[in-house]
Amino acid sequence: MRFYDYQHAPSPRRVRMFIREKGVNIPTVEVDLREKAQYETAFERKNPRCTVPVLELDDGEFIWETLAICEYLEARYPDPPLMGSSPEQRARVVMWYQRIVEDGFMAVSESYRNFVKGFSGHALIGPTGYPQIADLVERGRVRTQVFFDDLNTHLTGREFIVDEVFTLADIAALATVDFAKAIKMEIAHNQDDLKRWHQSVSARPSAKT
Ligand SMILES: N[C@@H](CCC(=O)N[C@@H](CS)C(=O)NCC(=O)O)C(=O)O
Repeated sequence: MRFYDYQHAPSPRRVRMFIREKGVNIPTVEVDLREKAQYETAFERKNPRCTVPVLELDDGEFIWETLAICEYLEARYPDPPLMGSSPEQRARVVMWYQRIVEDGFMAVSESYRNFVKGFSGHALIGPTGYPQIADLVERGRVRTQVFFDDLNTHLTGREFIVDEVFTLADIAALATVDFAKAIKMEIAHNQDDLKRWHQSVSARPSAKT
């Protein structure tokens, strides 16, 4: 197997953490997004969406999309479970993962990609060029604020996002909260439960990757 990564990007960080939590060793290839290596023909052949993370399997197949990669790794390396230990818990993990991506990650991304000069003409991922829309910078920030508030409320009286166990949902939320620093948004002083959770999951060795 081979893992296509980019150290500074939040999406591959989710897979990096997942791999580290599983305790497996997968050779990694760095795809330099700053140098636009994702648009090179050789990489586009691996992933037509031109994004990382990508996992190359031993038979040469390429799996892209964080959730698909994590599903695959969970099936191959079931211990420790990071996507639930029962059908119901698994559904809760995917449910929360999806919500975190749609309401949190996409909100931060909306603000960031419509602001940063380097994304000019590439406000959305993928090989098709889309222009930046200035109004989305603020809308993304408002959406991020709502997401932080909702997550803070959900974490009241809870150690982790799903039940009492660390899962992919926590990984996705940590990557999102840390990504929000790129749009200068931090956990607010009154979001105590989000702060407590963030301190606890950030202390895991996998979070240092
Ligand atoms: N839905 C995809 C999103 C992947 C994604 O957005 N990756 C970003 C890095 S965080 C990327 O590769 N961007 C390339 C670009 O901006 O052109 C997943 O979960 O894997």
